[in-house]
Amino acid sequence: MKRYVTSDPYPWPYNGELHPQNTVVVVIDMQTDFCGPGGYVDKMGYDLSLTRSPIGPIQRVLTAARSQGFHIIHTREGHRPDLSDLPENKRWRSQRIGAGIGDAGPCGKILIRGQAGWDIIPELTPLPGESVIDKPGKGSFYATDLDLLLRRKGIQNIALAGITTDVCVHTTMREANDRGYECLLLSDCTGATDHGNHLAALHMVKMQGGVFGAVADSEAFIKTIET
Ligand code: C5J
Repeated sequence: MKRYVTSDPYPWPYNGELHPQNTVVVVIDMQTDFCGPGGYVDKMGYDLSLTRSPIGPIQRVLTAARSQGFHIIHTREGHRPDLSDLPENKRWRSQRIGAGIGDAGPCGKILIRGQAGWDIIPELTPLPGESVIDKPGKGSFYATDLDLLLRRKGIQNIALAGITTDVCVHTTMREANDRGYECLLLSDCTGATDHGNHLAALHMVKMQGGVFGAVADSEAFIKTIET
């Protein structure tokens, strides 16, 4: 049976082959550092309500996807405690705005693996059996085994959720699209530190007939996978 999510600019996936076996929900970087008090984004002075707004919709998508047997993968951005995988310019830029990666903060060392701020928020804790990808960069494919896991599982479709829309989510969507995965960005399951950037990032996906894939809200996605 073919089925499609009502999405923009075309019904997703392009071929109607939407099944639990070939589709994954990837939840990107829902870590305290990006949406919790005392984390990296908070330290940079951004409005946390923008990066927290996807929490409820992601919970609803995960409940539906888990009950239907879809694959689920989570990612975390972070660096090794010895900072050996932290590019010098990334550190320099973060220090310049008073939120140095690797420096001490209210939630431990900022964006460092194993620290409290680096953990996925309790509302979205991965379940046993759901893979967690640790990545040093913005994209989830760079310097990780994500592609290997997806190929081994036979994944063709990726529904993307998480933060931030314009940075890690967009970078991952672009990387996935170039690798031939059919991508859907769940609009209310993502957010950015700048709302204008969030809207622009959604808009960019839809250019040129869906240059990176399609966009739908969580309700449309859930409705289809529960059909
Ligand atoms: C950023 C991310 N914005 N997860 N990371 O630095 O989008």
